[in-house]
Amino acid sequence: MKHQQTLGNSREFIFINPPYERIAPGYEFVKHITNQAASLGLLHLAAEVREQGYQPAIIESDILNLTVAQVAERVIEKKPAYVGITLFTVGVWSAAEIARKIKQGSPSTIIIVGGPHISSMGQETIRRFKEFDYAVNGEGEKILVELLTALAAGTDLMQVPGIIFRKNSFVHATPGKAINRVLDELPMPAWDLLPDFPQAYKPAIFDFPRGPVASIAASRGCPFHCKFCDTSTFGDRVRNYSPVKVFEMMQHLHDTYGVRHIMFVDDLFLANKVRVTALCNMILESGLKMTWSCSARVDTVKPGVLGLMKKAGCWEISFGLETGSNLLLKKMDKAADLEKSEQAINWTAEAGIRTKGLFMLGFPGEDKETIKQTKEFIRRIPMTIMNLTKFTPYPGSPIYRELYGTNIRADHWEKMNGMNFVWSPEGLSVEELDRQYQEILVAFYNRPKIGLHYIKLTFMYPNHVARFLRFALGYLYAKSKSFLSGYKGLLIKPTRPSA
Ligand code: B12
Ligand code: SF4
Repeated sequence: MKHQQTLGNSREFIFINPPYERIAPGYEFVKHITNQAASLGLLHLAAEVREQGYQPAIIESDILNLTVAQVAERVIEKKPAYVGITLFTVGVWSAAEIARKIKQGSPSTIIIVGGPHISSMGQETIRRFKEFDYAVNGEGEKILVELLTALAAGTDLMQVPGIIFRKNSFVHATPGKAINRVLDELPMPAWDLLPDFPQAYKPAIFDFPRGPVASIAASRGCPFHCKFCDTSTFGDRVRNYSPVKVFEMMQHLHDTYGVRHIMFVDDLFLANKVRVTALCNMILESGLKMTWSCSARVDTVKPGVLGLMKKAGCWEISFGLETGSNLLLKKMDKAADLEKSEQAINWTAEAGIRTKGLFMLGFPGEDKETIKQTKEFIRRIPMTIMNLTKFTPYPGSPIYRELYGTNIRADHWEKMNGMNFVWSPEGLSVEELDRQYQEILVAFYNRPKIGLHYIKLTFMYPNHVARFLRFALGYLYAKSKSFLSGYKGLLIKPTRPSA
């Protein structure tokens, strides 16, 4: 087998979260207020390989402010046996550049990739980027260990399920996709490997009352198939950690690192009321003083459980509301409507929990009328914070194949961060979309009651002030620059996406 060889540091494994374009040009000031979270996937993988006797380390490029070249240098210095890179679609190109440099400086290092982009585009990616040696499709923990064992023993890789690799110039994909059926069996994420944890890892401003903050995925999987959403990693079978395990992770983060707020990153945190109720009761009985936030579908909240969640420290719930148009919700296969959305937001606000609405602009079918409806909707509902992304057809989402046909193309991968319009619906230019993007945000935030809310919040939790000031100054600078350059306040130099 190609890689069965004597390796220098044969148990050393460096995991990398590569740097990539997080912020669209023109919007650089947003970096002061966005989420700077560690990759939970890498923390899980590192814990797993450590249990098997490997020596893992993690490089969080953006948190450490490292360029592609600096990341590669750090790796080459160590010459580890293995490197594992996590891939979002937006990060593929920079990851490939890192891999290329590592191959030059440390040719014996084996490079393994995984993550959402591999779960949806694994074969195409391995075919295209010769720098990546192996890829793991789906949840990596168990299969990564199987792959490492097979590589060390030189056994037949075709026997390892859910992997992709090149052999004799052909790309092979073994059947299956890695899924952990029992999450409780996984070791606790290796937070101890993160430099400066938890202080250096900050979620979006105003998304938490007091830091430090850490994230937990208390479940994996989602049975819905919203057209814009990439569910290729976890699939549609929901698997949960037991409430006891979730509580143990919270307590560990609190007692060991002083973490005071947890962000649950599950797709459907509230899908199982029995588990949520059990977790809330455990928190209340133990007296654990932590706040937390989660995401939910609008059809999974009910007043009773919301009251209990509030008592147990729930500070904010994010709802994927997407749009103010029922017609667009239908086109998205969202299986929700505005009435349900409004009811969920009302119930949550009544329970005293902050409501965050996640919206997108530019989904196929968007037009001036749907934009108008969105503007009306966001001003009508008691929402405290709004997040608007620019519709992006991520590989792995049902809409990707509809828009691009069955031919797989590397369309704008490096721009797929939700902050660029890489596609625009018929009848709406990118300039118009960009203008509307800003108008919608202004329609929501530029109201006295929202202003007052944020002033109050700032006095209650002054730790946000410095970040907010840097953001506000950056915004004013970007606006002035835009007017002086003749872009009439548009923050992005208008570009046209290719069809
Ligand atoms: C939390 C989260 C974030 C966090 C943290 C991201 C991070 N570094 O992990 C933040 C808020 C920063 C973030 C940002 C973005 N996110 Co996000 N995010 C998520 C979310 C909700 C959970 C991720 C998570 O922690 N899962 C739990 C861990 C355990 O799983 P995991 O990281 O996937 O890792 C497992 C496997 O992927 C695999 N694996 C991963 N890496 C590797 C590496 C190797 C070597 C191996 C073997 C295996 C492997 O094994 C891991 C363990 O099982 C997912 C939705 C989801 N259901 O996953 C979206 C998701 C990953 N995000 C997505 C996107 C698009 C983004 C953005 C690019 C754009 C946007 N609009 O949000 C931005 C980045 C732009 C920016 N401005 O920062 C998409 C990715 C689609 C794609 N094809 O790229 C997802 C899938 C959402 C969706 N359903 O469409 N995100
Ligand atoms: S948007 Fe939410 S509900 Fe829809 S498929 Fe994605 S995770 Fe599931």
